Amino acid sequence: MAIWWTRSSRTIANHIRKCMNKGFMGGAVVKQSSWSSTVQSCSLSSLSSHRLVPQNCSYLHSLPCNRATLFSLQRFKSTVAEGQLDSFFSSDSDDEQLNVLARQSLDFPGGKVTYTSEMNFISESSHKRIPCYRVLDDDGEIINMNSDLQQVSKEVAVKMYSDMVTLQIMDNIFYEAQRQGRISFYMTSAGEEAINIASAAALGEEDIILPQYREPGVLLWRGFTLQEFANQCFGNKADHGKGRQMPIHYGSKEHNFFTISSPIGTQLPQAAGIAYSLKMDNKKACAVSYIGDGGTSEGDFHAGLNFAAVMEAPVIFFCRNNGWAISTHVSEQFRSDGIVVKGQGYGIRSIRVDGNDALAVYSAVSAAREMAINEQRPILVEALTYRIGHHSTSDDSTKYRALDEIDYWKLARNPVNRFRCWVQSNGWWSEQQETELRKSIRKQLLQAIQVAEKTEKPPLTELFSDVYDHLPSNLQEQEKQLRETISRHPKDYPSDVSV
Ligand SMILES: Cc1ncc(C[n+]2csc(CCOP(=O)(O)OP(=O)(O)O)c2C)c(N)n1
Ligand SMILES: [Mg+2]
Repeated sequence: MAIWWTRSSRTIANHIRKCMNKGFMGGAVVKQSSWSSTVQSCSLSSLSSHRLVPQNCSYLHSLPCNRATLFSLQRFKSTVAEGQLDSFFSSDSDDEQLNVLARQSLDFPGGKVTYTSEMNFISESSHKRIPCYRVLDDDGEIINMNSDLQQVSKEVAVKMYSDMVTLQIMDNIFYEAQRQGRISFYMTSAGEEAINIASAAALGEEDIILPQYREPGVLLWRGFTLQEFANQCFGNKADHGKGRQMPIHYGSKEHNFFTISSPIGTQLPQAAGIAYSLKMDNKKACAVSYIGDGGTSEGDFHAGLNFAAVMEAPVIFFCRNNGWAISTHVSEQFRSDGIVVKGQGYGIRSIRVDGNDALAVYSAVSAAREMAINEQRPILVEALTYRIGHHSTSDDSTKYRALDEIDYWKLARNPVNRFRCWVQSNGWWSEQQETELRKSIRKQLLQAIQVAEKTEKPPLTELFSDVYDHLPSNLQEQEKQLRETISRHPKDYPSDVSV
């Protein structure tokens, strides 16, 4: 059986090559889609019989070609076995070599597997950790001018730096506003400014973002205004979500940014589905889903990656590995070498990058986007970084981690300072620009907060709107009960919400 397979599938392979050389299925597309699309393109005379014969492939009729054979051919595409087979078919192996190979390998759905008489368990980890790609050293100097580096123009670099600073100031002011009791909750992105801004800068506006929650910089980069951020955090009637979500659950249809959902990980399978729809529509865009290290323990992380791999969906899974999931350290989260190695388990090309190096993040995401769109495949990016702030305003991180550790990341490994050094060394930034920028952003933010605070809250009816065309009876009943309760206990309800 195996001997037959090697011979007949070599014939099939040669046929496929002939088809491809004739421009069958259209040049480059066929080349990319390689085995599977070509085999699928032969219209199949019968799917139910044991013999599965492509009608347009006349000389295949004589082959004992069955469902399993074509099934395995279709699947080679997604495995390394495809490459092995390719070199095998292109070699001038004589029949004896084929015989030997057939005895040494198993023709299995998904690709050939070579046999071994040595009982080797795969090690749970490689002895060396996967290296981390970086461009800038800790002082903001380019380490290797010849490295794979995506060029960044002055205009883009200055906007990147300005947005990183804006994010820092926004965090400080909203955090203080929460401490003063003016908003109910807040989460800072301190320490992850480069991840936020540089990843956004490397994407196209048409790429669809599915955030976790610590990525407001992506929205900022896309033009979400400080007033819009403030409106959401204050839950006023100008908020796109009409005050129905906790602060920081931003969303923007205009900026292709899905509204943040509190349950962690839900965005990953959604991203795989969205990416697949982009693929079906032949769009030159990808989906980008952010996730934290803790989020990778959710089942949705695994379902999302597997779906995307199997469907060959153009999606970037961007994992912000910041060392902590609230108070859970990464060593209590997983035993693997971080997240990057999980990609291979799902057949996804992956890279580990220094998340505090804006240029490295920019280069890696640019390359990931190009591969995702041009090759129609998912890519996993693991960015190593550190959450400098508390998890949220409901947390005190000094209870579970040392101040020294926080200070080290805040001072020695600060992504904003590091990027500033590089921008400044190019002569693109000055001390005066720095002072003016900080002053202006602070002023704009304080004003945005004042406006947001004074703006009316959405009326009570909005609590029940936008889901059903006609409000179902159970919700009508709830609305009635709520109004009755408010009129009985008016002091317990905010006076600035019109009932
Ligand atoms: C399904 C689900 N489980 C638990 C939580 C509670 N929760 C909120 S944030 C968080 C930690 C997430 O950590 P990580 O993904 O590393 O993101 P980071 O906060 O570090 O950015 C947890 C467990 C949740 N929101 N949803
Ligand atoms: Mg984390």
